[in-house]
Parts: sequence; structure tokens; C-alpha cells
Amino acid sequence: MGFREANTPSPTCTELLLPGAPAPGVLMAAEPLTELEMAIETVVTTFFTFAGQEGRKGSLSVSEFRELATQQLPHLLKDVGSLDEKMKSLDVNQDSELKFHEYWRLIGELAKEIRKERALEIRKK
Ligand SMILES: [Ca+2]
Repeated sequence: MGFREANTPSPTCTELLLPGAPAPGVLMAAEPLTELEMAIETVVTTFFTFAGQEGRKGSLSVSEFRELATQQLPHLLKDVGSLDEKMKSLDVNQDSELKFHEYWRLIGELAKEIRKERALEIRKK
């Protein structure tokens, strides 16, 4: 990692965002995580909990995705009937597995929908 060796300032927040930064160091920090930090951690932990059930441990199969969606996203992904379509639209490389970045797109889409709803609520006030 030439980047880190070339510039070795004291660790900052950006340090935590570098790919390859050791996650345990972040999670075992003495201070408790903030709500936002916990939310991000939950997004990641949830992925690996479901991805580890069968097949490849680092990606969601169709049935792992279905379980994650029905158990963890019942309010935001109401239309359970179209889960297969949703999976297909997220599965960019069409291998019937969702890798983390494909799952992350789903999280992003859901976050945008919540933002839209919030924006409408604020406008009403
Ligand atoms: Ca899997």
C-alpha cells in the first residue's frame, strides 16, 4: 500500500474509509459507535449473516436475498411478489448472486425513497 506509506499522518476519519482498513479496529474502538455508525455496521453485518447461509459466503443467492428481503426489509420492500424481478435488476452481472456492491445499490435505492418521502413531508409543513 504505497499510498499509506508515502503519507503517514496521524489516523483521521478518512483513514477509516480507506479500502483495506482493518474493520476490527473500527468496531473495537473504546468509544461506542454513533447511531449512524451502527446503522452502517448493521447494513454490512446483515449482508454477511444472510450471505453465509448457503453457497458462496460473500454473496446472496436468490433464496438468501428472498430471506433477507422478507425478514429485514418487510416495510421498504413491500411488493414481495416482484422480489425475483428486483433481484434481476440488481444482479448487474447476471450470475444469480448479489455481491456486496449490488446489495449496496438496493440500500441506496431504498434510502433515496425514504429521502423523497421526507422531502414531501417537509414541503407539506
Ligand atoms: Ca451465499
